[in-house]
Parts: sequence; structure tokens; C-alpha cells
Amino acid sequence: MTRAFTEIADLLAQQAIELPSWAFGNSGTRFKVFGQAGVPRDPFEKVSDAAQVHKVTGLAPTVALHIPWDLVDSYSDLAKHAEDNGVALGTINSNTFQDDAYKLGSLAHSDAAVRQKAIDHHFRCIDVMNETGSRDLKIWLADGTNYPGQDDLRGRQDRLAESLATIYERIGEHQRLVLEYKFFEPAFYHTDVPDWGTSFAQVSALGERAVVCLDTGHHAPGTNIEFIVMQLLRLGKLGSFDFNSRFYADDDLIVGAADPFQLFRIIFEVVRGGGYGADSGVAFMLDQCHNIEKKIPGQIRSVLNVQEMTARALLVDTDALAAAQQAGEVLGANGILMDAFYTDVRPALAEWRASRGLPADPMSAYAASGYQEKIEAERVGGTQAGWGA
Ligand code: LRH
Ligand code: MN
Ligand code: MN
Repeated sequence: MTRAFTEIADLLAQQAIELPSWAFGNSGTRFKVFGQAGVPRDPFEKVSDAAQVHKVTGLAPTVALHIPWDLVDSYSDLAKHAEDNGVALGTINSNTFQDDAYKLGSLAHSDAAVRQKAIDHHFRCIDVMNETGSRDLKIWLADGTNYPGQDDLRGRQDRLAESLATIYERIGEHQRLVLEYKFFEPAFYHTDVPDWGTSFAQVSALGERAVVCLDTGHHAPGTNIEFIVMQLLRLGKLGSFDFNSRFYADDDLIVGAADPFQLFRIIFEVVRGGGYGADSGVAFMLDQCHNIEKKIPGQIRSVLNVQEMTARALLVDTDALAAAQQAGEVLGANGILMDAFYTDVRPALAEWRASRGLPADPMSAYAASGYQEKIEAERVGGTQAGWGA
């Protein structure tokens, strides 16, 4: 037994998933970046493409920027362009991993001049946020070492804390510093923010407006990610998700493609822990690359996958589940969760969309829109997503 779909219809309307600007540019692996026809030539075109996803799904009202991948002369012009296209600019991601100066680290570097350069970059990102009206400064660091003994692990952690505190002081009252963790890559021996515990320790030392970003691809295989979700929500420190899926390492594939059940379990814990909805303080974002598939349809499929697993998670009969848990009914409780997971919500979601003036089938609506043909004909010489650039 599950809840009725009608009971969750209004909750579904609260869903918002932020898109990464870099999902629309050419991308690949360290072996090859494949060029695609029609990819954006500048951040304005990335925003235009992101707006198509929102247009057919109603699910993706904001676009995250990555600085300096998304350098423009005027961020208020870019914000205005977003607004004209029915979306808004969201999270600002800093980037201290593509400059030669950062070979041995950025905010944790042993050289104060390099640390200052990285801090100044974050100050610049905060300036951008002030122009775009963004709430979140998202920091992911490539900092780490490749060989045991290469640097002093403790010293690096202390320097990182000091650099983050300097950046935190600069963010506004309504802004947040969001620290993302990743267990390895590009550093292979140790990473300075490898796990949720380190991120939690670092942001807790900063203050209330510092929170953790959980990228689903940034864990060792077999990690129980929903447990981390539960714990961070319990501690009031889950700020955002970077959603994607992985088979092996940080694959950045379409969310829900590798393991829809894991996505369901994660979203169930989000709902259970009060992390669902506009006022929850938990931002849903995608962090993906579409190396071989078309990018706009790839993003449409991604947000639909999140919506489908959200619907299934919301369908769980939580009263029955709590009663079964209380009574120690092991298989009964598990069965209640699985009933919701195995519910095919696609027909109900199609109707739900149609009743809200959206296309029942967003994938075919986009295919029929002619937008893909138009950009492929008009745009020549699109940009790369950033890495590989
Ligand atoms: C690092 C990461 C981080 C970056 C993005 C491009 O692997 O997940 O979020 O900003 O990829
Ligand atoms: Mn990420
Ligand atoms: Mn990643």
C-alpha cells in the first residue's frame, strides 16, 4: 500500500532542480572531448539552453554558473537574459583547479601567496553573487597530495580552515558558503576535503551560513549515501546536492541512470528529514556532463528522473511504515518502502503535467520544438564545458 497520488500532487509542485551551465558545453574525459553541433558559444547561450529544460518540465527554474568558465562582462546582463528566458541564475561555483599556480593546492597551499590568490578568486565570486542575487557560493577544492609524505596533512587542514574563515567573513547575511567533498581525484593519495565529516567539521567551525554539499558521485563504491543525508539533515548542515550517477568513480552520468533505487532512498531520507521543499534550505542541483548524448535532452531526462523518484518517495505510507518499524515488523516495514519504490508513477506524472499546462511528455515536446535543429544550424564553434578546455 502507498499513499494516493492526489495526496502528493501539491508537494510535487514545490520541486526545483538547478541546472549546471557546464552540462550544455562540450565535454568528455581525459581521453577525448567530443564536439557536438549546436553547443553554446557563450554563457548567454548556455542559459538559453537551460531555459528549454524548464520550459518543457517546469522543474528547473535556475542555472548554476562556474567561474571563470562562465566569464561575462556584465552579470546583471546575464541575469536579465535569464529572466527574459523564464529562469534565474543560481549557485556560483568557484574554480581553483585549472590554474598552474594551484598545482600543489589552493586554499590549503603552503605558500601564503597562492592561498591569497585563491581567496581573492572567491572574493570575485562573491562580487558576482552580489550582481546576480545568488544565495550560494559553492566551493569544491582539488586540493590534496599524490604521495605519502608530500605535505603535512594537519598543516593543510589548518590552512584550509583559515582560508575558509576569511572567505566566510565576506559573504552576505543572506548568502551561504557551501563546501563540497570528494574522496579522490584529481589528488590520488589524500584529498583535503574527502568526506562529509571533514566538510562538516570545516563548515561547523565557520558558522550558521556554512553548509555541506553532497555530490552523489563523490563516494567510495558501496557507501550508504542516504545515511549521510540523514545525518547531515539531523545536524542541520545539508545545504545542497550535486546529483549525478556513477558506475565506477566520478562518472557524472545522468542522475538515476545507474541506480534509481539509490536515488529513491536518498530522496526518501530528504523528505523524512525535512529537506524537501522551497523553504527547507536544501538545494537540489545537477552536476553532470553529457559526453556522448545530446545535452538538452540529457538534462530533461535527468530532471524527470529526479521527479519520478521524488514522487515515489513521497508515496511512501509513512504512518504504516512507522507502525511497522515500531512493531519490529522487519519484512513488513521493508515491504512498505518497496511498494512505493515499485510504483510506476510515469502515467500519473504525465497527467499531472498536462493539468498544469506542461507537456505530458517533455522529451518529445522538446524534440518537436525545433530548438535542437535551430541551434545546430545557427551555432558554429561551441565551447567546451571547462575541463579539457
Ligand atoms: C568536482 C565537481 C565539482 C565541480 C564540478 C565541475 O568533481 O563535482 O562540483 O565544481 O565537478
Ligand atoms: Mn560536484
Ligand atoms: Mn564531481
